[in-house]
Amino acid sequence: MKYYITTPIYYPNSSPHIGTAYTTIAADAMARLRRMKGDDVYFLTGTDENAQKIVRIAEKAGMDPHTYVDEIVGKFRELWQLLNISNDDFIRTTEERHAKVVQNIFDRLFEQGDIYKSEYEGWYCTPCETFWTANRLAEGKCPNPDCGREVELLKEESYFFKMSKYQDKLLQYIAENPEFIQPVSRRNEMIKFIEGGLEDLCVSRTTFKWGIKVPFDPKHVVYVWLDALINYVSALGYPDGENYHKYWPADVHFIGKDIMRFHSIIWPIILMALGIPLPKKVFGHGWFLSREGGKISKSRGNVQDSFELLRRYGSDPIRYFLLREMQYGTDGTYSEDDLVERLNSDLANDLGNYVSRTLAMIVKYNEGKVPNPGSDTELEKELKDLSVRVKNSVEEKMLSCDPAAALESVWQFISRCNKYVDETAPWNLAKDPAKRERLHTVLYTFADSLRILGILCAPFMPGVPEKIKPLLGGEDFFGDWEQAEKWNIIQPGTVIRKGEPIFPRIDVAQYLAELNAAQVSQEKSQDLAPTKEEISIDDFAKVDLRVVKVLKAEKVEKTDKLLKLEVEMGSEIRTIVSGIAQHYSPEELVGKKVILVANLKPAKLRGIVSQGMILAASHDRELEVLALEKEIPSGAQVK
Ligand code: ME8
Repeated sequence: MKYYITTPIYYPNSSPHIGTAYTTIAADAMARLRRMKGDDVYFLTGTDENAQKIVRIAEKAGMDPHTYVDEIVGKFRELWQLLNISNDDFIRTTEERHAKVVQNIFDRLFEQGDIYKSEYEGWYCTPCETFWTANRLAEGKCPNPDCGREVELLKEESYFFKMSKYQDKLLQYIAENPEFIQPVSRRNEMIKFIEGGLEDLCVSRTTFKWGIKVPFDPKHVVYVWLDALINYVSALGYPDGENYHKYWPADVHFIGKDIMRFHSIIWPIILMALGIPLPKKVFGHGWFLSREGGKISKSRGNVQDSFELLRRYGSDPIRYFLLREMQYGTDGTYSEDDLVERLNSDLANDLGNYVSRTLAMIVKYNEGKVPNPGSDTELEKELKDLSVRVKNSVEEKMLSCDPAAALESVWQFISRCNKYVDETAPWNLAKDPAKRERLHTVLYTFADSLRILGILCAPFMPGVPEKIKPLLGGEDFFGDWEQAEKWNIIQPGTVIRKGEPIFPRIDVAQYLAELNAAQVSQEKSQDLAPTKEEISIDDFAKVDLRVVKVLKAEKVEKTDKLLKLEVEMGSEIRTIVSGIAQHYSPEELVGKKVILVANLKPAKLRGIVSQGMILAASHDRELEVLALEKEIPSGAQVK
């Protein structure tokens, strides 16, 4: 059977973090399991590069967008490799193979009348790359509960995609295909959204040039989401590629809940308009939240350096922790303390200890050789029956995109194995020569159970079979999933090794000390923005910086960020609107002498003309206005 699984293509605006890692690791586990089951798997991930926010962030870093994304995409590739991600392809939307498919589809939709030209007037949230109508905004800001940032008013000529035309057809499809949108709670949300009425979607922009050009009207670039969704077929070489014919439709688009609407409404409608079959399943998992509660995301500044985490703990523990912590249909919590705890309890203790002590007993009681087993008792039968149930349960859970529950099943087996050691007590059997055959059965069962454990862990922690293999005589037992329910596979006489613990315990005291040290050094060097490109002294001299005294300050109505200041600059009085209301109360500012960029072009903010800009330093979430302490009079130049 073929199996096509995709992750979102991520924005390369910053390095991948554990949130993006979760989606990729979970998709990887599903892909690995299917490969082990003998399916013909195609696993796709990649990067979504033609976004307006990429232009902005590159500009801020003083780089051109191409150079900027190349660098970050390199980090994505590197991290995926370090995390043992087994993707078959990595698509970048700046690649020609993608652009040509996007243009072909845009052309076709235009030709058939599903795309038409008009004018867009409405709001845009650049961080979310989403258009919003005024009535959907939340107090004038982006209504996405995880965003809430400022939106920009756009008025530009645009192409529109006739979403509304397909509304009923999509609702009918969702009703007839209950597996299409999962989990059920998200399916219900999507149905509600569609029933609320779909508006035609703006699918081109003219105010910047970064992106894929509309083929017949090159002053337009294709809207980033239309462009991005098409990656799922462009990577397969749509419309004629062999892979397209072989793998489409996707079996699962595995994504986060934040982008459900794009995948279960916009994308299916594009496919319907093109007459292409729809993906079999769109699964939206929850978010990793920080302990304090917010989503783990770069913009919240609560992400940890993934490379550093990997260096400290290695790929398998991170994979295990993330997969185990994200409960089906809800959010997961991420903290390094919890990671250390899981590593010590589940990996070092339950799994690692079982491996070490069973091997040690084979060494001690049978000179390091797997013995010939005698006949099974109820204990062996029970263990063997359980392995069949666990194997089936893992398959079933993974089919419904629930790696946490699948791992729980695997751990049921591990617990049973540990109990089996205590119940059989080989140290007692070894004392009694009459119980030699029984001892051999138990030791044999240990060795064979390690083989099974290697298989059961392989999709989730591909390093585990690698670690167990040399201990069990070097044979590669672990690639075939079906072997997880078969027993008596390992050959009696196989020479085993004890080796190092497969998951060494983390010394918690040392961990806490290192964490402390790392925090201190991080605080020292935190988030320094890259310096901008060089300018000459003449360039700098163009900026007229003046000392001004704040005479009055008040909040600007209906905003929580802006203050309106009246400042004295020599004999002149000016009005300034400044975005510092979250850091200063009006009273704190009155009387302060601060620095003004006096020759900045006046700008209208909330209907008030601002005649300049106050200088402030910011770091992390802190902000401090630059103020003078001595007697320099207002109006004085700052040079
Ligand atoms: O949305 N917890 O890209 P993106 C769990 N380019 N998963 C998380 C997460 C968290 N805290 N943070 C991010 C885009 N993710 C578009 C996609 S697809 C055609 C275009 C994961 O870089 C999760 O899978 O913002 C989420 O959907 C995705 O990263 C968003 O990645």
